[in-house]
Amino acid sequence: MAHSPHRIVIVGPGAIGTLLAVRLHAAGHEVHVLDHSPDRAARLNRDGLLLETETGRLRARCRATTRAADLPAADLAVVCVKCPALADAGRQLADLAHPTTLLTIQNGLGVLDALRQGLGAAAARHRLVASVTYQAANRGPDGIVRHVANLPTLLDGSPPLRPHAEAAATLLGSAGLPATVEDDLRPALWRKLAVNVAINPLTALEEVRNGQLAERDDLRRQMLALAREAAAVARAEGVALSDQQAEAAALDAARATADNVSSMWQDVRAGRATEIEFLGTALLRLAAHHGLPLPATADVTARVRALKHA
Ligand code: KPL
Repeated sequence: MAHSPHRIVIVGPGAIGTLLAVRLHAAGHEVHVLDHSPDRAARLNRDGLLLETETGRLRARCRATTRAADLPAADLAVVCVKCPALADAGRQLADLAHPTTLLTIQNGLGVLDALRQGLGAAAARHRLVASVTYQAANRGPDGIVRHVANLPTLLDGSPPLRPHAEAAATLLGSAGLPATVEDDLRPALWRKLAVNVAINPLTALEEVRNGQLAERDDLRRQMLALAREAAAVARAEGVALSDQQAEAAALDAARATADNVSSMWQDVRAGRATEIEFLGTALLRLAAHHGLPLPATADVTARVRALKHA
């Protein structure tokens, strides 16, 4: 190991949380897991975490707890819960005894606000660094998390967060997880938003893997229309994202993660709340503010919200 070991907290051992925890542990770091479920935390303490990679299975020993106050001082805490659980995770993290860098990694708009809302006054004690990730992982019907595509994570390096973002990116990089620090995260955030509003609802509604959206003409047309609508709102917000860039981002992501079950389809399958409020709904709210009609987004958003568990 060419780097010194660090202590990292993973908040929420879902698919992305498991992926990060196992990879960071395999790179020699001390990994702690903060969970909301006492049963699952007990199971993780007993069995560890398992990840299937392209080269075989990796198991990580970790210490799991439901009590943030029990966690030792950490170099980094990566908040991996889904958007609907962010405020609850923030309330849990408000008990952290030691200041740290809290890295968010969620899809969508309003992520930091939701975490801040949960943290309350404790937010001021920590460095809140936003990121967007193209990492793709999913939990199969056998309960095992698979790392489907090892793609970049982009972190907000705007001052005064830059040194903390760089330290977090170096930690991820030490585990073979590509990470870059951006001077301004907004272009990356909007590009990823275009990807998520284009891919996630359609895959959940049509019950198809991401690659099908690139393969099937009817679905590709719908995906590209959704990406263009997101780009129109980005431009209204002052972010330079052309229709062609948004389309290419969606198409590239669908192809690069062809075998993945999107996070929204995973949520629907598991009967969990989806992230639609942070994706389509949040985008429609901003579009209304700018007087922009988004017919394709309005249609899929309404249909996802009507799904039984959404
Ligand atoms: O971010 C994703 C998600 O599923 O939430 C993509 C990039 C679409 C990969 O599945």
